Amino acid sequence: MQFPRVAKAYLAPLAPLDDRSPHDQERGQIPTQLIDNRSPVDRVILVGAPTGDVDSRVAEEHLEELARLTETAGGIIASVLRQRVSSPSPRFYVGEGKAHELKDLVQVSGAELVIFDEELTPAQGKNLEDLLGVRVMDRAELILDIFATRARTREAKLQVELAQLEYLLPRLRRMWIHLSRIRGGIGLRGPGETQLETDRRLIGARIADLREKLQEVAKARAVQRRSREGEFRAALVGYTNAGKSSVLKALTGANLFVENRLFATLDSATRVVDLGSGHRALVTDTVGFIRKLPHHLIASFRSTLEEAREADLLLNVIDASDPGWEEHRDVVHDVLEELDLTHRPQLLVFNKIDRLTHQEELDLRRRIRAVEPIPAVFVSAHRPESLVRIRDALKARLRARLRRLTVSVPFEDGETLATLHREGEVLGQTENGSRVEVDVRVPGPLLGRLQRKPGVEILERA
Ligand SMILES: Nc1nc2c(ncn2[C@@H]2O[C@H](COP(=O)(O)OP(=O)(O)OP(=O)(O)O)[C@@H](O)[C@H]2O)c(=O)[nH]1
Ligand SMILES: [Mg+2]
Repeated sequence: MQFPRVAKAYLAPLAPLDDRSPHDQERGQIPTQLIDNRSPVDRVILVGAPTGDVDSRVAEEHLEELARLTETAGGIIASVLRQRVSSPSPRFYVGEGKAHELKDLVQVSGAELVIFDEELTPAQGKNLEDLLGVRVMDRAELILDIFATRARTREAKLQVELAQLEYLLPRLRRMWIHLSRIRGGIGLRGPGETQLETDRRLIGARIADLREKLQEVAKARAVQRRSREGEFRAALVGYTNAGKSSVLKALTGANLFVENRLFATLDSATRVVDLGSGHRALVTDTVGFIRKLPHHLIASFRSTLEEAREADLLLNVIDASDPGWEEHRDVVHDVLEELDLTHRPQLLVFNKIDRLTHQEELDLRRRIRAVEPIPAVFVSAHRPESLVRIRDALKARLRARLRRLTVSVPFEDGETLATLHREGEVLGQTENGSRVEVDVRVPGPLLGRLQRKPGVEILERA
């Protein structure tokens, strides 16, 4: 049986993904590896066609970002085409004349791929491919491809494959046509209806299969999270490349992957940050956001971002040195909203201030203080001493959560006394006959352990 192998334009090979149970494999009913991510590097033409109300500086920033995404994916930019459209034409998105200009440009430049910054409908994509004779993608598909090559853990791979298949389903006919072309121009008619129907069914089965597997993974994660109950938790969120992993690395000394490219992190990682005086926070690094993050992808990453949902504090990292930081912050806000996370307590972490002049930093601080209701700190992951501002914010939040108690401990129970000093915050202690009464702030898990200790009495403070 043949499956449509969606030829991706430029991606490195993905390890074959065969996570079927032996039973499934024996039955051979549910196909795996429907998507072929292999292909040579491409020469690419980028198309930016903003609608009339988009500021031209912003439009250029978007195109620059698209260029970075393309390079991240391994493409070489041959040319860039711009057109302002009052409203997208249903046929080619851009106007008829511009579409033909694009065709000439494809021929002259020898490009093999055209990438639109704007979202194309399946019909626009198909019409453009028919006209241009080369593969056409939009930003969403490009992002999906990058995620596909970068996913490392089983969960991330399952999530990306699910998002890719969901994106593919309404575009199946076009993908088939593209395929027949690269197979040697069998014709542009594409598959028959029966073939399409079979493929739709197979993809549908695989989607159901992936959803089921992801549910299992989500259950395992929930168990893992429960074991962290009572701990103080924070999650780093923000635009891609803002420096989330760098901040966590600098806070913990952990060996995290940091790179000057988009989507360096795809899997969430949790590390312990020591806050001193026996306090600690579990801080989770998460996948970065970007404008026009494909909706399917956000949905797929929901379970990874569950960590953020249960966090006591969201550290919203912003690259203060990026001219587009305000738009980035709005994008992050929108994604958080889509994930129903805007109600969580937040701290804005303006990062990379080492790249600002002293005056720029002062202006930024003044502006933020004047208009921003959310508390903010200004740091540089490259200047570890500046991160004390994040530590202090974490400590303040954590303290607010601690229970202040008087714990009465037998004099000879040196171990419990030591634990109180190590893991709690001791505010004072008095001797009372054969016992010591300790005035202490304790985190939830320690309280649980104290309650189970023979001989230890807990007196709530008024
Ligand atoms: N100058 C400067 N560069 C920084 C700072 N923090 C991070 N960077 C650089 O910014 C780039 C991106 O950093 P990452 O920590 O990978 O960013 P991220 O937010 O985790 O990015 P994704 O995982 O892609 O979402 C790297 O080249 C870092 O070295 C900073 O405070 N100052
Ligand atoms: Mg990262």
